[in-house]
Amino acid sequence: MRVVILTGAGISAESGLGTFRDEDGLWTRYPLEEVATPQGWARDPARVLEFYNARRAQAAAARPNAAHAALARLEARLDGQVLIVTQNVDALHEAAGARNVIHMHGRLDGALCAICDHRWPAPGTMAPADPCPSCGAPATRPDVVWFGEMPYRMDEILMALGQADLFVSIGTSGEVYPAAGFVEEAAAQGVRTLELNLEASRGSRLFDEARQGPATRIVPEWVAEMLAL
Ligand code: BV8
Repeated sequence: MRVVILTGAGISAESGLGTFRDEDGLWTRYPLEEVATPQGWARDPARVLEFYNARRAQAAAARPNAAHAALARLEARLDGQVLIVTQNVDALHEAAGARNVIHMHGRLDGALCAICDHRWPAPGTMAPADPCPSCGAPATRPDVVWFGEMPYRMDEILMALGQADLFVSIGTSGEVYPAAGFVEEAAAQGVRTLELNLEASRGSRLFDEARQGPATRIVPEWVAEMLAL
């Protein structure tokens, strides 16, 4: 039974990390054009780094919740047959013990040089003048995928989607592409699809089955069903 699981901000909400589009979401407090696009970075790098410094500190202080733990259990039991693709830039899946995780939108704990593409573990806080340890340019940025930038490891993700028996989408509004299109990719290849989300998302009707509720309740319930199979 090969399972591809897509997660979004909703799975980390009960760990205290903000979502983006809920009423007090991040995009209601920070205009995404200013802090999550290359144009925003070019215009005011200090503001972008400030935004990510705050989120990095918050994520570092957060603990994985019962939903992250349940997925790590499933991955351990269905050894080698579970792939977690997360849109989240926190490391809570790994903190819960998951080992096979693709961060398609990058990670807060990663640093990237905007000039030479060198990558290294992110310092706690970044400032515009921080030199790249490789080329020395003052071009340190968070290793996250902004709007208009190509998400990471897309071919691996699409390959896994095509070979899966089940695609599960957890805690995502289905607003951001290409992740929002994965359910259609899967369905087009005859893969069964399930959505676990607090409320119906933009794409709920595209799923074979959609369950509503908080991730810390409905994800462990679903994992228990899978482990009883
Ligand atoms: C790209 C940065 C092209 C890191 C983010 C069609 C095809 C391709 C692209 C596009 C397209 N149409 C439009 C585009 C452009 C754009 C896009 O999708 N725009 C949208 C707004 C229309 N896409 C892109 O630009 C992507 N790039 O396609 O490049 C390309 C091609 C060739 C060459 C070069 C480039 C890049 C997208 C990535 C952007 N970066 N973030 C960061 O700061 O985090 S996106 C941002 O949104 C986050 O990464 C986040 O992960 C992502 C999705 O948000 P969600 O995780 O879903 O969070 P949200 O708040 O929306 O929803 C939370 C859900 O949880 C809700 O449903 C809620 O009900 C639920 N929930 C809440 N509490 C709980 C819960 N569920 C369970 N339990 C709870 N307790």
